[in-house]
Amino acid sequence: MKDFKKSVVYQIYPKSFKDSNGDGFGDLNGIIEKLDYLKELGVDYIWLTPIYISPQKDNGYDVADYYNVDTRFGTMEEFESLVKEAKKREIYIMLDMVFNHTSTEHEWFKKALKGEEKYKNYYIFKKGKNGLPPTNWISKFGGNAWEYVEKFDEYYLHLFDVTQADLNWDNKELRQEIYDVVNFWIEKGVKGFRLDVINLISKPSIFEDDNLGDGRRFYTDGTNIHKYLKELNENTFGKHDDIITVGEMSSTSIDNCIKYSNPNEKELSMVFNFHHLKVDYKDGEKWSLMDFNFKQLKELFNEWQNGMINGNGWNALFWCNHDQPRVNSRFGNVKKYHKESSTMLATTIHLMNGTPYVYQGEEFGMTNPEFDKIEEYKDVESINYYNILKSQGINEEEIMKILKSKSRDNSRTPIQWDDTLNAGFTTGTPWINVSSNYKDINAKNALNNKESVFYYYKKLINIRKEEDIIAYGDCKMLLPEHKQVYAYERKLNNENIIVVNNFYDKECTINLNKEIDYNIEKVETLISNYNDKYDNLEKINLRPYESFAIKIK
Ligand code: TEU
Repeated sequence: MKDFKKSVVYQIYPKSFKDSNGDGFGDLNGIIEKLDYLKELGVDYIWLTPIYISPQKDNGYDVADYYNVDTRFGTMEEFESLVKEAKKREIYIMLDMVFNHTSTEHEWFKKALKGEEKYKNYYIFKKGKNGLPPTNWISKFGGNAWEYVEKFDEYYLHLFDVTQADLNWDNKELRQEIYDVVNFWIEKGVKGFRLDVINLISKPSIFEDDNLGDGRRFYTDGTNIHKYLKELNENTFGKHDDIITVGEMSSTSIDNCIKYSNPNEKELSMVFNFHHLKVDYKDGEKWSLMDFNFKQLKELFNEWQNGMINGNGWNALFWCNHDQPRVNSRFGNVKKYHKESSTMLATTIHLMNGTPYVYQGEEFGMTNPEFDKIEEYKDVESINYYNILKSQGINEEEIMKILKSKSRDNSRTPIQWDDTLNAGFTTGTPWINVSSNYKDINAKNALNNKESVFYYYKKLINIRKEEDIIAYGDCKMLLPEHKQVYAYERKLNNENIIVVNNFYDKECTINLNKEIDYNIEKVETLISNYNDKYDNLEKINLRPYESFAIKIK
């Protein structure tokens, strides 16, 4: 059995990973082809974003049938063979479970629309108010969160796209359906679950307008959320001690996350939160441009590290996923310091307390693609916001600049396997354009160069396995006031690991001796993105994006 505190999860967005049959769409056989590559990297779990039958309005997060694999990805037999082949390499499969909503193409919703009471109660239908929707809540993808159904003179709730109808977790029958789905996949040998926006499932008993915001305060970490998670746990994965779970928690708090992930609560193994990925949102607004606030980033990391450790909770550590722009393009400098900034960002999170997640392509430094035309964007959220920003009178050039930096498609371009046509992703026409830098930045080049970003990730993954301090130690921020360095100290028994990251292209000098209140007998360098050794802690000159970890005895 794997210890999830020493494990690393690799996220695959199957549509963009590897196409085995030339239809331009990645698939399960493509993943099987690349298992040896993932074994070489050293990851323990593979999280697959949704592969179920879906109209793909939101790339699979609009599920029409939880029990079958979408033919675009393959067949159930191929899924079973993926589980088997991965297991041979000691890699386990984590599936993405979308239980806040279903596609409006799901049979439950279709029956609801026919007027079958049982299925209407699976969703959230409400009467409007004087010709207006039941509340003024805003959908996460823009516009009002309610859709009118003339036949019933009622509205249904959709916190995301209009084709993603929210489920009614207050209905016990619906909850039982969900348990059946989870148990079905456990039977197939799945060893992990990622639960999509799971902290939004408990809606309030009274629906009212939000005069302060978009409505999220009424349904985020809602009234019955802990009760529903405990019940889900008890009826499904909680019966098996080798299954890990991670909840995607939108706009959450440390207190709630401790409850979600403290083992005594019997809810989940760990949680994603997004606070550190809003440090470049101007006034909290995603669709704007702003340099990242480094001070705030440091404070957030420090607060969450200590908060979760003190409360015996467990964090999922990540920069990238299929909803976020590439982190090196975002907080690094891919033009001048591609390798240095990509590896520095990796060190920052991999040696913290929590379970690191690597998003496909991150391990060799894939960047944002810099699409120039709106036609290149495929994501429903990006297209909705393009139209919203247009209607607000913002000019085309400015909107394209915002999309280039903020669109979810930044992370959804095909994996750059090599320098051949379509970066070796497909022999057909890819569903979304390949980034133009694939001739330089690709997996083949990375594997051929021992000094590449890939081997740096491999080393980081290995350090977590070898050093108990990384998995189980405390975490204290060092140099808290420093304007360009984020440093922290991990501590367990009499051993310490210090991690130092220069977040900027400017050089600077630090004195670590001042930060240390114990005797130093021996300093060992565990990793350095400049291949350096660090003996004199009193005066360390940090070069652009320099990053290292040392062990002190
Ligand atoms: O995302 C939840 C979510 O709210 C975001 O990360 C969202 O993409 C972002 O706020 C938009 O700015 C999850 C999935 O990861 C995402 O891909 C789905 O679109 C969404 O749920 C709906 O299922």
